[in-house]
Amino acid sequence: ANEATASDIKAEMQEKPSPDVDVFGLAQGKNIVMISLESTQNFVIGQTVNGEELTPFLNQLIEESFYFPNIYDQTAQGKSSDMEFMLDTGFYPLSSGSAFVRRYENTFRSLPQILKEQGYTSAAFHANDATFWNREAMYETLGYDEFFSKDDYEVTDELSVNYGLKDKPFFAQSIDHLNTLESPYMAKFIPLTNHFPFLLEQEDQSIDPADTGVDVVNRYVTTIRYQDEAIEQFFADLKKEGHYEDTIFLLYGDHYGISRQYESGVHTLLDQEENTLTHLDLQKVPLIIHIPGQTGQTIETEGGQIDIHATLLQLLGLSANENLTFSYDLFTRPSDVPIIFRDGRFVSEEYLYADHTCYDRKTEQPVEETYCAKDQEIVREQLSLSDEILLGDLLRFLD
Ligand code: GP9
Repeated sequence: ANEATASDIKAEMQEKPSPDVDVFGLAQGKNIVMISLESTQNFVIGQTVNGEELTPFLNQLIEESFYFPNIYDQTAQGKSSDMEFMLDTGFYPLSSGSAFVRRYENTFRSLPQILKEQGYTSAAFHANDATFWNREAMYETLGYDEFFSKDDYEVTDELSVNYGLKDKPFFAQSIDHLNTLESPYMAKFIPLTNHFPFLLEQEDQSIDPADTGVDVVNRYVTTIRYQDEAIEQFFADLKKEGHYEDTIFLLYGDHYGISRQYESGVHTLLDQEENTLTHLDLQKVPLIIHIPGQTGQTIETEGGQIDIHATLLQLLGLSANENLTFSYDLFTRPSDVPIIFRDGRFVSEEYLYADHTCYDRKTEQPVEETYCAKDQEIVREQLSLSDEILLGDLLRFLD
């Protein structure tokens, strides 16, 4: 019965648009560098505080990249691990706990596995304990060849802050490990400094904290800027070491940084009202896809983090539609497919549902719940299919 269920679900899931011929295979055979932007929300892009850009390097990179400013954070309790899970598998996170912890013994069809068939090596770089979020075990399940974790880095008190190794030494030390990989490779970097409660020594702060009345937000601008500088330095090192030219870069916010509890500081910073709609808007995380030599393009398509999986496959010239996933390639994502949050909230073309209320997006006013019913049906169906497959480990029945 499970075998039949898995095949039925697969047949249902395959109705996805054909690839955009202009971008399909644009990065075929290239190395892949992924940089997870810790706790980075999209509002920081292009934002200034006291006349200073928060992310000068990313702002400049966007000029020569595909930039998606309307991608929503879809993580749940598994936070960073949920982002990794969506990216690697194209499945929704679980409603409680982390799939990395709860389903590490499942069969998956992950990016590292798909890429291995194309001759790629896959590696993850993260200077925290290997067991955090059960990464060590889950990376093995997902098919990573290498995991450079805390034991592979020089982590001293001086080089650390908050959760661990600071981003600048993290990226600087990562280059030697990267040099050991055979091309083509997929390398995923997970820095740590821009993590709640956003602590940073004075000497590492190159801009002043903000002045919003909410300390967490005031400090956030300093750690965001530090992360930006660390990535700038990393790009310079990648160029020096010959890792830049033949590479596609994906940079994405892993989840929100400022929880609702502290959000009034962001509203002050952005001079916006505090309500359900602005809160939802703040759930957007940046997605930047950079292929050296390309012309910059801002793509306003709305989507979720789960869609990065299929988007990357399309750019690599690999059909994302062959696999059973819940990911839509962002270059062809149909506008009538809602963006689904794990707690049942959603954003669709005309409506959004949050705080137990259905809103008309044009008027920004609450409307009768029946207007949201059709999308709600899709949301329920997608989440329950994703859960059914994960909890039943159904992918083991597919070839
Ligand atoms: C820990 C890092 C942060 O290793 O990934 O995890 P988070 O708290 O953001 O999920």
